[in-house]
Amino acid sequence: MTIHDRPAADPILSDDDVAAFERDGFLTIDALADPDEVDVLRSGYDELFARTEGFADSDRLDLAPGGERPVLPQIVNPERYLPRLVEGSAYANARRVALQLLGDDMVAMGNHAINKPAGDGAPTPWHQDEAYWDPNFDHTAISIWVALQDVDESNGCMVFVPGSHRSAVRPHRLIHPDAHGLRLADDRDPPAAVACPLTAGGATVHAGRTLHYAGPNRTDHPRRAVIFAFARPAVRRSPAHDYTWQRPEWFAPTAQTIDHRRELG
Ligand SMILES: O=C(O)CCC(=O)C(=O)O
Repeated sequence: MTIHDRPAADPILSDDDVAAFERDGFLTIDALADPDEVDVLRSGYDELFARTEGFADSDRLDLAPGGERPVLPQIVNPERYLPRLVEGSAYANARRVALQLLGDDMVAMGNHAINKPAGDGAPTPWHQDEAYWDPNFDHTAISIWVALQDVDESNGCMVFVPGSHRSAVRPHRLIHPDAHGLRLADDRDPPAAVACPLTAGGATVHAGRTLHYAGPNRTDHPRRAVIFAFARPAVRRSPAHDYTWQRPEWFAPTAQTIDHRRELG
């Protein structure tokens, strides 16, 4: 039985999956999205990334600017421009996974899409997602990364360091002085990393502190991924974490963002 044949009330993850996630800080799911839906999402995704106008401020970024053309383009809140991203089986199943891993009080944290262009899509450097988040809070969150084509190490599949979610957020720095993207301050590749190839419609799930990376895209086709993030309500902490690499404008959610998150949640 695949995920798509199961009644919506049934859990997607087995007890072993949940235990593996708690132990390793990541897991893979073979088929989160229905194959027909993946085809439809992929064509919408390509049209979205081909567009250069019509995006709200900071919704269209290059995580690693500096070259002549974007090498790590990202669209934040992509469902604002492509609502079907959150209307089908991929999002519904991602939500079910989040409920299993985070509990009933989980909320949608926002979505994004990262495209690695054919031939020169840059690596996504080693980082922990929590390094981006508001240091005034303790966070418990997951990202569900859905592949819209097959992925492996030739086109930039996700790579994780098992158990790294149990350590603190490590020092980070900006990928480039004008960048929105972060990388670990330590340039050395961490040992014992695990690459996670997937077929189209498969997904990886990782925790906010899991150390991860995705290599360059050396193939002739774009590498498309959409990422759905979910969290338990954040808990205010004092003193705040000292994340010197962050930019203050990252944590000023507008009323619109908050309403939008409520709608998704
Ligand atoms: O898609 C990528 O290249 C990286 C994604 C990532 O870092 C994330 O989902 O946290």
